[in-house]
Amino acid sequence: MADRIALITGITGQDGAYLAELLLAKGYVVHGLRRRSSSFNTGRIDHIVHDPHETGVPLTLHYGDLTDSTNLLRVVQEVRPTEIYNLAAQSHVAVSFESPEYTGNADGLGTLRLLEAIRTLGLEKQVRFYQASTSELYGLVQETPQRETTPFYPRSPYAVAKLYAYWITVNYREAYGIHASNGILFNHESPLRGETFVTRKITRAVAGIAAGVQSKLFLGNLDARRDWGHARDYVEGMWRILQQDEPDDYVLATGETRTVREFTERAFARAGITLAWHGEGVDEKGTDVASGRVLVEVDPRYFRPTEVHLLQGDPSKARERLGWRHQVTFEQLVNEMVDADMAAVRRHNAGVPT
Ligand code: NDP
Ligand code: GDR
Repeated sequence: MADRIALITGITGQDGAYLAELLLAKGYVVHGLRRRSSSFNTGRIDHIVHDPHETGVPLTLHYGDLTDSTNLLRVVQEVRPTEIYNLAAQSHVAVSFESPEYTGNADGLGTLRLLEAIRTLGLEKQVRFYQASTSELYGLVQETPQRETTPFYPRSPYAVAKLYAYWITVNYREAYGIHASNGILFNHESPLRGETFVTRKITRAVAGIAAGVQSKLFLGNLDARRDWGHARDYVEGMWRILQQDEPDDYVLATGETRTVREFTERAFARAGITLAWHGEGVDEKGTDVASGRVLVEVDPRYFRPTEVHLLQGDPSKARERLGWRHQVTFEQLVNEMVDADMAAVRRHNAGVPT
């Protein structure tokens, strides 16, 4: 079905890689926006990228950036997509405190630039638009579990930028009749997760410690609670949101919540290491029960100026209207991530490129 043409911003990220695979399998022609970088940044999608000299390839990459409106206009004009998935963002909450202006520009105004490109090109009735909204919008939570009607209270420059993106998406839907929807996605992880998000940082450390190439893992707030699912399930939800006759906003979540400490314990357990916790606050430590060695320590440098303490989503609306629910359990997610990182360490030690 070549009349289904998707443009994915953020195609080189975790979700972009899973979504591109999903859409190609469904017969879409897929275009992706990639940033110029001084080193290769297509590692997550190299297996689906074709030689550009081939003809009729189903996946095409375009250089671009959400901070560059003329570039976005040109790419949308060239591609003439039927669906746009706006996944590109400076997506690290802690980094957004270091680079607040850039984060606002890319994550907030970037969304506006794409919506304006649709309007300028007169594509309001021809393209459907998905905005990667986030559970970080709930921030200092006003209600648990969080659902579509829960008031927002963003707690970082990232979340404030995403709040603008959320509302400009709603506004362009109401003002110009664009089929524009927000997916309010709770944390979703995978072996493709960026290395500095807490789950992947933990699973990589577990693999390194188990292989004897790392001695310790330093973490920030062990008490933070998150609703963690698998990215593969969530990109299916994104697609379903755009297949609805009417645009709308949906929470995608598992409905379960766990602490960073619980994630850490389970990840070590997968590698056969049982952790015991001692001490309080910044002095809390995780030790290997078998050897007594301290493997986990708290480092306040990973604390955030304002933290989001508890996230737990209510995905009832997505279940009822989209027929969507998460498939991968928390245990399966942790196991898959630890196994993948342990395999990567083994390949590295054997001298095989990862
Ligand atoms: P990643 O950080 O893995 O990927 C972000 C993508 O955006 C990368 O392709 C990155 O390019 C690209 N990007 C960053 N800045 C720009 C820019 N200025 N212009 C163009 N492209 C840019 O994020 P995820 O895949 O995890 O998340 C996808 C989206 O969903 C993000 O918007 C995120 O904020 C949001 N989200 C994520 C959740 C999660 O749990 N994963 C939950 C809720 C929302 P490069 O590879 O070059 O860095
Ligand atoms: P989050 O993800 O901020 O929820 O944003 P992250 O994995 O960075 O943090 C989750 C929680 O873990 C605590 N934490 C640590 N976090 C990091 N990164 N590193 C540490 O060492 C550490 N120790 C404890 C954090 O304080 C936090 O409470 C992710 C991103 O994908 C966003 O783009 C997305 O919108 C949200 O999920 C939903």
